[in-house]
Order: sequence, then C-alpha cells, then structure tokens
Amino acid sequence: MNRTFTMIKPDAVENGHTGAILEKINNAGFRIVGLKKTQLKLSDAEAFYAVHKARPFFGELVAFMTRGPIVAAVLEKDNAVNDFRTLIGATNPAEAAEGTIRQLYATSIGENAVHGSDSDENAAIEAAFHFSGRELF
Ligand code: 3AN
Repeated sequence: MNRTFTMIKPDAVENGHTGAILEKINNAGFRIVGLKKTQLKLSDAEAFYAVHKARPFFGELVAFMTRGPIVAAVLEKDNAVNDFRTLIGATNPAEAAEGTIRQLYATSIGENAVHGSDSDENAAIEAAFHFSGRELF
C-alpha cells in the first residue's frame, strides 16, 4: 500500500463540492487515513508551495490557497500517487480527461479544485506538514 496527500482547495469547498469529491475518492478505492478541514495561513501556503516560489503565479497561488478553508487528507491505495493524479486529471481543467475531478469541479488552472502529491517522497513531506502521527489511522 502507498499513500498520497490531497487538499480540496478553497474554490471547491466554497462551491459545495467537498462531499462529491470525497465520494469520488472513496469510490476509486482510496482509504481515508487522515482528514481535516482547516485554513492555511499565508506562511503555511508559502512554505507548502516553496518549490513554486520563482513562478510568476506564486502570489496568486498563495492568495487563493489562503482565502478560505480547505479539506486536507491522506489517502492509501496501491500506486496511490499515480492513481490519484489520474483521478484528478490535468492541472488545467480544460485539458483534464472526462470524469476526472478537475474536469468536473475545477474552474481554471489557478483554481483547480484539488491538489495531489507528485511523488511518494513529496506525499510523505506534505502529509507530515498537515498531520501528526496521532491523526493518521
Ligand atoms: P499540479 O497541482 O497538477 O501538480 P503544479 O505542481 O504544476 O500542478 O502546480 C501547482 C499548483 O500551482 C497548481 N495546482 C495550480 O493551482 C497552480 N498553478 C500551476 N500553474 C499555474 C498557472 N499557470 N497559473 C496559476 N496557477 C497555476
């Protein structure tokens, strides 16, 4: 079994898609190991997205990610990282495959409904950023 980390982003939470997205995650065979609704502070978002600091959209990204609550989760499944990225679809929802979470619920490349870790190593770092060991079952 492998783990990945996800956030349902402020756009999807605001638009009332939390339940539908969790249902799709569940139906795709992921086990929810940890789950919380929280809101990132500016310093949290800057640290989480530090890898994108030099990108032109960094300011927009951290402003968006802090504007309202998110739902963070750790998910478990065989091949979790890759299978979750398939389930969420391309970064740009206009390019996301039919039936993917971003095709269904995202509005733009910046406000793209969900995050999914891009490697096992980053999944572990991102999970530890949001959850203590006592919050994962
Ligand atoms: P993904 O989330 O699909 O791994 P990354 O890692 O390229 O995509 O980008 C991280 C986040 O940065 C994306 N989820 C998206 O919210 C934001 N982002 C990426 N590209 C752009 C862009 N051109 N304009 C605004 N935001 C962007």
